[in-house]
Amino acid sequence: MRQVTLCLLLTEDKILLAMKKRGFGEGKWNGVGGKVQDGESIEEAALREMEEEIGVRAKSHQLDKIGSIKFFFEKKPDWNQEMHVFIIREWEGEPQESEEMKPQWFGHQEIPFKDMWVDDQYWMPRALRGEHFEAEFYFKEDGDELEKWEIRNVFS
Ligand code: 8OG
Repeated sequence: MRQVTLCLLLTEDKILLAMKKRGFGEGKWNGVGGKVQDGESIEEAALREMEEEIGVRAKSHQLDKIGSIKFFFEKKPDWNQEMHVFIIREWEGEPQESEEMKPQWFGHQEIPFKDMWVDDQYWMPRALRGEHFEAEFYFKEDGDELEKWEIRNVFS
């Protein structure tokens, strides 16, 4: 299954989301991340994408892996993927706009879920509460609506 990363930069009361300007998820607010390339670890991919998309650098010990989410598309199985979600509280540099993303800070209570992937409203509040989880989301035919989903907290 294709492996992708998602990094959520957090402060005490804000979350950094970025408007995706092109490609998969265009027009949606999201964390930063992308595909894991051949020969790269998941953490290396997360750090590379963060630097490419918003010009922010971090070290692998600053990545806190909090979730693993599998997405299944009934009619488009080649879209199926596993997303590794990280929280980052310390980094270097100021988030900057790139060709691909325009970052903006949002209050934890002001997350624009209606302009985000439909699954985010179900798992992102858990991430902000510091929970660790695994989830599966099954999308309907059009890839925009959910058929069913399951989220389980993981205690380690
Ligand atoms: O490399 P590419 O631009 O295709 O990466 C897609 C990014 O979008 C990657 O960071 C993973 C992320 N992403 C999905 N699906 C979903 C989703 O349902 N919710 C959220 N929040 N992010 C997603 O590919």
